[in-house]
Amino acid sequence: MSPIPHSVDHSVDHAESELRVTDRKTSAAGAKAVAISMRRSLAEQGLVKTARNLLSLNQVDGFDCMSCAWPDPAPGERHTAEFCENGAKAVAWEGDRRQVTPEFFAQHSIEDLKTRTGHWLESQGRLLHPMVRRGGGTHYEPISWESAFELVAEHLTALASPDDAIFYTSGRASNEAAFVYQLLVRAFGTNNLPDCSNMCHESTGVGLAESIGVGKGTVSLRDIHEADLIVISGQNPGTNHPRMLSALEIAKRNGARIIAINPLPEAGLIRFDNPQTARGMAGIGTRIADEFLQIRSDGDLALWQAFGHLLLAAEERDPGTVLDREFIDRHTHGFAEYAAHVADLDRDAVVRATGLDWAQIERAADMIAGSKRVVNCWAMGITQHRNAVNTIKEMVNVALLQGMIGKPGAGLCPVRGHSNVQGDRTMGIWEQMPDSFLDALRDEFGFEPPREHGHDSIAAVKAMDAAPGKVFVGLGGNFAQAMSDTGVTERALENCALTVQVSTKLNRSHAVAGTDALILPALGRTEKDLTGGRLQQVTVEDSMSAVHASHGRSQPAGELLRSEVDVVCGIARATFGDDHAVPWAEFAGDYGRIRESIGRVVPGCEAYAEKVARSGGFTLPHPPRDSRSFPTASGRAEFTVSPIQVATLPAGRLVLQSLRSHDQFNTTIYGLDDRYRGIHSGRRVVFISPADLRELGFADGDRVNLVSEWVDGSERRADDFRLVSYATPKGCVAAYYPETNPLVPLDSFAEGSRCPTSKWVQVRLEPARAGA
Ligand SMILES: Nc1nc2c(c(=O)[nH]1)N[C@H]1C(S)=C(S)[C@@H](COP(=O)(O)OP(=O)(O)OC[C@H]3O[C@@H](n4cnc5c(=O)[nH]c(N)nc54)[C@H](O)[C@@H]3O)O[C@H]1N2
Ligand SMILES: Nc1nc2c(c(=O)[nH]1)N[C@H]1C(S)=C(S)[C@@H](COP(=O)(O)OP(=O)(O)OC[C@H]3O[C@@H](n4cnc5c(=O)[nH]c(N)nc54)[C@H](O)[C@@H]3O)O[C@H]1N2
Ligand SMILES: [Mo]
Repeated sequence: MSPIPHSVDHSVDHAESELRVTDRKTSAAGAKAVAISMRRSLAEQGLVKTARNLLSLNQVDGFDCMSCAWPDPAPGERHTAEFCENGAKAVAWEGDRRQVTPEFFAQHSIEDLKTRTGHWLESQGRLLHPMVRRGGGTHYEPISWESAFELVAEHLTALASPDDAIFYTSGRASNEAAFVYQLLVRAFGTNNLPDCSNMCHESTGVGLAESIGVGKGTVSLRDIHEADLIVISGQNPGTNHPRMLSALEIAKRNGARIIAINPLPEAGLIRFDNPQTARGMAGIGTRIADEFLQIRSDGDLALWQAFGHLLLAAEERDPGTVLDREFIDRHTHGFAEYAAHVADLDRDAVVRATGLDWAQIERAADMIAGSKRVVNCWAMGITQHRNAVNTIKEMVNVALLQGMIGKPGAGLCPVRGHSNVQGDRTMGIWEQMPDSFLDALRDEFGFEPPREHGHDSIAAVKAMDAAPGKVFVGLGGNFAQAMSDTGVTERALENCALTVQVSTKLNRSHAVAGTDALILPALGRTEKDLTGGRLQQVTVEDSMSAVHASHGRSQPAGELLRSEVDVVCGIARATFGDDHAVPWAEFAGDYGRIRESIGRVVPGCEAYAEKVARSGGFTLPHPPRDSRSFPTASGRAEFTVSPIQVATLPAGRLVLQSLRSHDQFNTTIYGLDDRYRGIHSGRRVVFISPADLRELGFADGDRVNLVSEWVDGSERRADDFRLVSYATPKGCVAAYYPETNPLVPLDSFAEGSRCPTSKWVQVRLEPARAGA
């Protein structure tokens, strides 16, 4: 085995030396959040642009917020200001007036860029000009769009096999861009379509597909408002989906109760001061969680199995009060096996796995048993674990017991991350699209798409690392820092003959470049898209399968920027020529033509162009949600049986989870504060329990290096973090992503979905030597 390259992003921002720690907050949002977002926005974009952009955020004739996939209220029910602090930050970030010019690249060699932090790179401003690095040269230089497309075409045609090219997608691409991109890739002859979903909700897709036959959530916003119980697992909505707090507030006003399950007492799960109401502005907030289960990392499967056990016991005591027998009989399969399995629960194992009191588990189970309309929400704290797929199926088991699918006020609610990650999948961004989809592509365009499954993100890194000379194309995103095992991922990218990054801002993926490398600057979602001389619009799908249009409003940051659709079609025309089965030029000239093809190819999108033209768009069909029909092998929803595993760690070892601060969007670091957790002017912190500090002989404020340990004996390191005494369960520590991604071994992934275990890495702490 080759040694694991040491992670490189070590340079510390100037401000990091000023790291300060204060008490954590116990409520989210409020007037301060609005003030902060306005201040940032004004500084980056100027007054007029700020007002125009923020007012068209999430409006029917405006653009879709790119900060998360939480749905918008129905057209008549939107606020004038339908955005949150972090949405405003995302808009300000895109509207940045600072510019990365060709002169910038002349001044900063690629080696220089490699010594910078991600925060510094993105802070340089918007990318304006297509840039190329040739033959391993020291600098990026300007290139024309046409020559850039030619260079990509030359590399693609020179490959021994189409499978030597890898096409990554980040979840911000519009449906139109995603559709033409997967078309380019399949017309070229491969299914190598890894995407950010592989690192995100892949476990959800796999788990739900096995249990209910569809890999998407079953609720609408109205269901959240009408639920009588909402369970929120492994999610930090105050930071990552702030508009969800408004929905939770409505639910609470309608009488709902909330259970939060999380190792950390996240502010937004405790209390919400809604900046859109007078009460919220005045700081008279809404209490969020009625019951907070401060679970140990990855204890969720055991917890949900205990819930199932307790629900069945309650039904036995009082028949006819807890289970939905009719639903179980008519719509499910495997109940008897499941019931037998959970009847025999090892209570001791549950307590060890969760770290919770049995009495508290019973209290939460009573809340579930006594509820008629339960919505289950979850995000990365569930999906990024070895056991993730089984955990999700275990949550579904409990929902099935009570018939909580396909009825008002109830259902399964995976909360997606990137604003269009779900739409990209619908459009065919997946390395394993079913034959029915590929058949429809063939029928529409008259070429035979490849059938063999392609590389996911992990396989892509392995393929690039194993042999030099591959081509990597990234449609948005920052693969170098988003992927696990940063050292290996970066080595893999640098091993490529060509890397192509379609981007809005500079990031680490531009610094770890192939021998030839292109940076292609794209329009962002807030900007007017005048491709082909007409005002184009795009469409997106939110976390609840609602599809609608998005129109950019502001002037593009630069004249040379091109839309993602235009860039993809440009690469395609250079690669295939103009006499090709796919009308690339027409597609780029009128996105309406792309929507016509989407309507004929993508399931559920019949008459797509007309439906998205309606105010508010339309909702994609979902058989379990719509009619309680389950497209599984048995034709019913599946109860499943999973073993409880209690992880045991060697002495002195801890479980590290990597998560987001309040001041970042994935690998984009807006600032160095994490206000709700009391962190200021720095990011290299490790949250650790007072008990672990004592036991390991450390104190709050000590500096440590993190060493991760993998089953094959390999070790990975990330250096110089400050320990912060925090209310996290004993044995479970937390630190920020992407700084800790070098610690996640490439082979540490969820069983069944291959999602990296970003929330579970075994680490030990070593004192950082002063001056080291
Ligand atoms: N402002 C902002 N918004 C964003 C993003 C962003 O970076 N910034 N990213 C977007 C994207 S792509 C995504 S996927 C989402 C991510 O949204 P989240 O999933 O909320 O993101 P994380 O910060 O990874 O937080 C995971 C939460 O899970 C908890 N957790 C960790 N391990 C466990 C466990 O074993 N069990 C349980 N029950 N909980 C656990 C953590 O304590 C934390 O509260 O947000 C999207 N929205
Ligand atoms: N350790 C750890 N690793 C993780 C996670 C974790 O919780 N812990 N979370 C995972 C998750 S959930 C996800 S989704 C991935 C995210 O992975 P990615 O989606 O790959 O990463 P982002 O940081 O969102 O990408 C940021 C870059 O996107 C580009 N960009 C922004 N807007 C646009 C646009 O409109 N068009 C184009 N073309 N480019 C644009 C900018 O250049 C910016 O630098 O990371 C994963 N990695
Ligand atoms: Mo994500």
